[in-house]
Amino acid sequence: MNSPVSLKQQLLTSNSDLPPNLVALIDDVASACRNISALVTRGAMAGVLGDAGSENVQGEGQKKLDVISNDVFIDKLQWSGNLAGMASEEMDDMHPIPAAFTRGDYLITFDPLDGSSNIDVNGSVGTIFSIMQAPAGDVNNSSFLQPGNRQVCAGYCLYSSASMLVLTTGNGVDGFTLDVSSGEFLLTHADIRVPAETSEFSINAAYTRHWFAPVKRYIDEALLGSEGPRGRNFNMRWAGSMVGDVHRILMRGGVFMYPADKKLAADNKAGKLRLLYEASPMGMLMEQAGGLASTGNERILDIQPDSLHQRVPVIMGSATEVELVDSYHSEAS
Ligand code: AHM
Ligand code: MG
Repeated sequence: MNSPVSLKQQLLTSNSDLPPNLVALIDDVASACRNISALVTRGAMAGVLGDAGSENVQGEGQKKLDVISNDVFIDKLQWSGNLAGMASEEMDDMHPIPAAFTRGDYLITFDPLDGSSNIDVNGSVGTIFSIMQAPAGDVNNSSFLQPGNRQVCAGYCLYSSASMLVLTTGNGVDGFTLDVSSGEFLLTHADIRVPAETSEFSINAAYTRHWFAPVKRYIDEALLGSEGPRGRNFNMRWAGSMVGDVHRILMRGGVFMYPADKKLAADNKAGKLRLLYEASPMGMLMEQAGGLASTGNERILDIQPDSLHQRVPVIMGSATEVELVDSYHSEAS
């Protein structure tokens, strides 16, 4: 029997062009995810459930584990010498690398605990991250405003029945399962490909009355099943955790949507999900697995960000389905 391939081994052997400091940074990210996984798994016993009693910059209530996971990332990564700055959902502004530590070549954006409303009900949650090159000179919030097509690595860690790290360095997508006995992430899902055409969608249907016409048309047609224009029956799943929902779609196909809607628009929000640490990294993973990621009107990876916590509509998954939703958007305009 072949011995299992570790994360580091796969990074070093599958893409020999990766700079050693990027490999080291990804290894540190894996280590942070391992710590968060342990906290999530111990749940109430670790005293990490419940509200933190604070709000993030977007006015959303923070869970204790949102704040703790953010601290885990900072503690694990800031001294490594590989980073020039860090930005996350839970911090109003970027976190500069303290002067006592060496400045590195990369920037990281992350959502330390995505889907955190699932924590207290023992549902799946995850960490999402995106790594890009740091520009020369001083680093500030604007240094992070790079389109997703400039990411050098994107990934997530899903904390569910097993913890899984799924990542890309621009050379396909690999999945690694955390072996709790050795503490190592081991390659279990090499070269993940999202099926091109499937019959499953993932959207929060509680917002149906707020949807714009193109999304309503796509879902209405899917719901008509074999009697409608799609000529086949569709299934629906919504975990309420982008990591859980997108992971399922990477594994077996389908389309994930958190689209623009009338309610979000009335609140001056282009979408709910954030570009730099949710939509962009998930978009890169989806494309690297052969799928597509769009707002309905443009490719997510081509959006030039204008602020750190910018929100965008998200439609991603199997290529044929995303193309269809896109075509309904162009017909409507
Ligand atoms: P969070 O980063 O504050 O956890 O919010 C993002 C989450 C996604 O994981 C999920 O797809 C979405 O919010 C669910 O939102 P809703 O409760 O509106 O369905
Ligand atoms: Mg999130």
